[in-house]
Amino acid sequence: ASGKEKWPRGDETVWKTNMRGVDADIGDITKSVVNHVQTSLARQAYNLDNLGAYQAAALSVRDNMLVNWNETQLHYTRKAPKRAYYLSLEFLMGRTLDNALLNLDLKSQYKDGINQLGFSLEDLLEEERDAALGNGGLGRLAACYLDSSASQDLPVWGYGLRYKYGIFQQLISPEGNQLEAPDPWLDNQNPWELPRIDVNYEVRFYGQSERLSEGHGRALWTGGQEVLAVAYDVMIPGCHTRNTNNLRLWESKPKRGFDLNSFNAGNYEGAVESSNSAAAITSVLYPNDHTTFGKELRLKQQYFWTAASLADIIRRFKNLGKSINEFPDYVAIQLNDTHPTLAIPELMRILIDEEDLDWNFAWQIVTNVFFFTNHTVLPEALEKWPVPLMEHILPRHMQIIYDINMIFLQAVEKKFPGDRERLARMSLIEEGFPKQVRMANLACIGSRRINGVAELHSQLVQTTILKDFVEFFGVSKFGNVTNGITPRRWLDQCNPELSKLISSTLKIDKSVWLKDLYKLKGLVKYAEEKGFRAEWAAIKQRNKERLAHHIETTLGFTVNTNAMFDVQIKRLHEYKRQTLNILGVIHRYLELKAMTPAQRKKVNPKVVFFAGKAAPAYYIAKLTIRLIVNVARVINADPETKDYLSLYFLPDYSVSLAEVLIPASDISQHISTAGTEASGTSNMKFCLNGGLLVGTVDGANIEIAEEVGEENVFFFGHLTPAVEDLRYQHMYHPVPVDEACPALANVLNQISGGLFGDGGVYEPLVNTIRQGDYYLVTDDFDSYIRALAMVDEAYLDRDEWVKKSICTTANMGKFSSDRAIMDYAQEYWNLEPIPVGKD
Ligand code: F58
Repeated sequence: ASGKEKWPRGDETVWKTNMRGVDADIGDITKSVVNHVQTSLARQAYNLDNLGAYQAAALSVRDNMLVNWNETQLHYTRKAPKRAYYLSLEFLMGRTLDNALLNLDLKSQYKDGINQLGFSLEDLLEEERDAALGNGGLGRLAACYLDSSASQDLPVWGYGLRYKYGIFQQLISPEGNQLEAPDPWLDNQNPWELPRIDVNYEVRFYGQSERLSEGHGRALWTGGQEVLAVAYDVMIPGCHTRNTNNLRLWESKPKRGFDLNSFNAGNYEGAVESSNSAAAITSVLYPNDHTTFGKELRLKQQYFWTAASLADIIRRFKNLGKSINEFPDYVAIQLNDTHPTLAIPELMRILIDEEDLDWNFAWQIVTNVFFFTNHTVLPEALEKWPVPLMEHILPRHMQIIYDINMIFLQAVEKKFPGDRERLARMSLIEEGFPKQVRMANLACIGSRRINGVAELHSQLVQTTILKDFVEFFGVSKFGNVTNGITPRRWLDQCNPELSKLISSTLKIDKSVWLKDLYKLKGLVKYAEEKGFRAEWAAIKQRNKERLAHHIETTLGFTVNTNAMFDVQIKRLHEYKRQTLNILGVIHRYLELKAMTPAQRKKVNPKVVFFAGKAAPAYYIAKLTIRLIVNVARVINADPETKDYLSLYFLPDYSVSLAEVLIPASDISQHISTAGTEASGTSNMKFCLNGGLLVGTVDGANIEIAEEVGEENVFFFGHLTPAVEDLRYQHMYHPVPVDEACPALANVLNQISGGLFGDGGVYEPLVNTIRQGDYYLVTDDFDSYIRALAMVDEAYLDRDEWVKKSICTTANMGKFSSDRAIMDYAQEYWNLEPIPVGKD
């Protein structure tokens, strides 16, 4: 378009009067839904099922969001503020419809409208498939941060991949084995995404890189494979604001439908193969959790996504007409873990090879744009890529990494002359066969600031994996942003009754306290009111019945809702110690068996729930699931004990399942070996919903206890400083379990003895404890059992328990992701809210 053209074309008032969403009145809503049934779906009232009605309702709500989305993007473009980009390989969004209705404040109107059309909104909500483009905490955190960015009017976009298959579906075989099935979440159309065929970038792999000058100058990267990245946009509505942000997901496509050259040469198969390999890049989310893969396709995913995202960010920046040295004044890029670290050498490549900047100038820009969040200190989770693989796939980036490394190590040598070991530790290249690129080191030296995700974790980052870097750069480059969760989804949406009670008690509209969660403090005084406690307890009870109903209809089990609900839901991992929990359950079962009926009657009845997926290749984690399922089979069938203790493993854990489980929990377990769980975020969700914690002194558990009071948290176990010593003792002065912890030995012997089916099956799992016991199950077992006994005792005094529950919710203000995202905006990105329609 020439600069002289007038926008909009035609009559501006005609445009403006017609640019609006669906009105909030019921007539307009039903009209819009019916219209989508007829035109978008080409269906009729006569054959419309729940799925069709859901799709039409979703499209109608989408129309509304689109108006806000367009307005927001125009507003950001006009104001040209600094923007932040959240680069995450995972966005675990869950369902969208309910969340969108609540954020737009249209839920009751749609409920009525849908009713008039003969459907129930509750049923339609159940038709939506989860968008499960993530493994666990890291991916769900990204989703919460998008919600908070939009709700706080911050100009933040997310960038990720549009995987054709999200996290696998978990099936449990009759023997208790986890089986994995693909998750074809896009099969029945996704109303929440907008394909942007016109927004696409070419991304190169392989080929040759030829240096064009001496030193660290330009190079020419040619040849290899070129793949197209196509944008799909997902609207992110803020809560009670018109600001609607964007999550841009990339899909890979072959540059042409097939490779013309090979096609002409008569190589049809080769041509088809090249198109296949382009599409393969975004076909599946890697399901691993806390282990590195070293897989070629994973590296291609990482580069494909960072290259497309950076190209898009730079194109948007260039539209501002600013000079490139102002880039850091307009752009902040947050690296969610090391997965997008290739963005650092990629930006260097663009600035040097394409923008023709000199090295120092380019490095100055790069190190002012990037910010890096670390999510784990587990050594097996630190990403390293083999140098030969990097050289093959990204020859130019490998040159740049070597250049960065050389210059960096010269600076280290200057500051710490002659310290060869320090140089070896800090090098971007780990010596070995093969040599490997250390991504955390690269992310650290290429970023302006680095943070961990809870106080303890951030301290551990600074004193362990990045200690040398703190000594080199100084401590001010390192910080902490304790994780948070969005109270919209994790209270208002998943626990509507509690949300209502809070609003009516505080006499504050939810639109206010949901965006200023410290307001919950006002609930503390009501803990002393009997009537309020009764209402609070009744809501918990109804949430337990809602969960029981869900289990009854999906799995066919009848759950005892008069029992305490004890929940552990998270990825299966040795460090999270689901083993400790299940061994504790067996211990409780054995104790019950040893009691007389009269003694049993005094026991606090309990139902234990587990849910979570194991990485498909993680043998011990899968064996833990098998043990849980088989313990459940035995315990639930025992007539002597089943009224006092029952156990369920709920298959296929998801965001949606969490939304039913969390509001129903009386107590939840966060029992990682001290120092291993960076933060945890479900701990926050349970407490926000009035569930209490039993946990170790680890991650965000510590800060939760600081806020809600230690008297309201059941802590147990060894502390972080003891862990190293204990492991040392296990290695060099091992004590048999029978001596170290007889109660645990008894439990292990029952497993091996076949109480839960062939004991031999579980030997590899039992041996992780009998030999080595890296995660210190033996050391913490007695203290764990004592903590559970204190939970039982506290639960017997129901009045006191409900007070604890109320005080816990009331003091969770700190853990809103709004607080966390504002912390990033202010202390890291230097970003300001840009509210739409307020000026
Ligand atoms: C989690 N990490 C931490 N990683 O374990 C948890 O403590 C923290 O609360 C959460 O991040 C948010 O900060 C995590 O979920 C992954 O799932 C990675 C996926 C990709 C491979 C490596 C693990």
